[in-house]
Amino acid sequence: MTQKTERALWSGKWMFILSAAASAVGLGNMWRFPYLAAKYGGGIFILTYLVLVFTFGVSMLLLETAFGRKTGQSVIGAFRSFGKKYTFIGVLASAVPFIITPYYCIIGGWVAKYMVSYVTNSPADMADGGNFFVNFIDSTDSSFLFMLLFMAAAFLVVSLGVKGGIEKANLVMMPLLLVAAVAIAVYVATFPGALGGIAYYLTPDFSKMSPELLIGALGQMFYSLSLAMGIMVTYGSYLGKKENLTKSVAWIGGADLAVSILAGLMIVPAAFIAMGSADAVAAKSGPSLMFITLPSVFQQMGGIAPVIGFAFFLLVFFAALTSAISLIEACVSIISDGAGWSRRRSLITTVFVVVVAGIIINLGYNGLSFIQPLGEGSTLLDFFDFISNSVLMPIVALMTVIFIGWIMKPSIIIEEVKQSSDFKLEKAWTVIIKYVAPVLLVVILVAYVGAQFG
Ligand code: TYR
Repeated sequence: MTQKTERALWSGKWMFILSAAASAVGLGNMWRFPYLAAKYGGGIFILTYLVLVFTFGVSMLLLETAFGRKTGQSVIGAFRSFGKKYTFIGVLASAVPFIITPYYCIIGGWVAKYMVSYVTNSPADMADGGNFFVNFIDSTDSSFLFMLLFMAAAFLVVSLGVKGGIEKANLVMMPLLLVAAVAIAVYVATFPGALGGIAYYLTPDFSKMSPELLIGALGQMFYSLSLAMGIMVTYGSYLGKKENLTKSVAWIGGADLAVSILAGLMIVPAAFIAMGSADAVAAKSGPSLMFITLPSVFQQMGGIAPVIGFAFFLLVFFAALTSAISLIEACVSIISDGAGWSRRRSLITTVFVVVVAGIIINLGYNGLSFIQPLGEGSTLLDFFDFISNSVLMPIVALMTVIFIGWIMKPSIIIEEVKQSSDFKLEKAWTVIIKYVAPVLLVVILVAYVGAQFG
């Protein structure tokens, strides 16, 4: 495989870390982590998750980024460079960002709608127990409009290139996201009753350890670290040969973890105050926690509600946009490496695929709502989320660790890592990739698919 001379490169290690962290920090941190932590006993979930991120998570990050850097290719080319018969693993992996991007942008559109509504509407409008949300997502005009606006923002950044677009956008959005999150978490902590929520959220209760908790934490880790979807392979392929990989992945995992914990510090105590217990918080997962419960919590905060509401949805918007950018960049580089097309032509193709798929998936809330692929009340969005996150991601991750651990031998990654970093934990890494990861991935796959059909 010839390496393209025009291939983009990060400005340096820190821009790589920033952009990979910006990819990782997304809706997963904002609505999935706090909900799982509330559901699985607070502190004990955080502790388990922390251990998983710094063992399994950073090992997978290291594998993917080193794989990308070694081959200088996005995920299809990376596998193909070891033999044509392995191309299919890359093809499967590359299906993931193409499936996720359209519906991720739909949810990004929901976030944008709420951000704008905290400026144009009264906060009471959004705190009406779910009507506002349902009316919006079912709408045949504004839900499409906000989806397209969100897509346009993400495409614009990617069209400006890796250095001129992605790095610059992340450099602005990530610090603002952090400042807003810290400010909201501190503000929430000043409310009477918040301390109970914070104590629940941060104190580990070891009696609450369970297999479900472990599976929940494992699945969350894959989702949150943008693993097994070609993103980290692509981002690694833009990394200079002398940059330290082991330190970089530790920073990326740590940054993503820190933002997840912070998101919980905003959301869990706030919802605790409003609902009185962790069980009530845990009962509200995903979209309803973010788009129905939180607006009611903000509303109860009185005159500050519009400011808090806007700041919150602005930070979620940044988190979603920076992740969407990485998903789109992965699609663009997959097409460009795979077909040998220019970046421009690959981007136009991605726009076309993502817009058409986004429109179809969004029709699942109105014109096509009779299609309920996962049973009564389910939507096209639920279906694509299930296929990408619950089926394809564990399968791709499993194939990747078997490929590197058993077919190719871990030394190919170890050599790449050692080019630029000392790798003291080489043995532990090898054990994780060869033995621990395959077992855990089979567990996740069985649990996810079983939960759907069991
Ligand atoms: N890791 C990012 C997040 O937490 C990006 C991501 C996007 C993850 C889509 C999973 C996914 O299905 O949001």
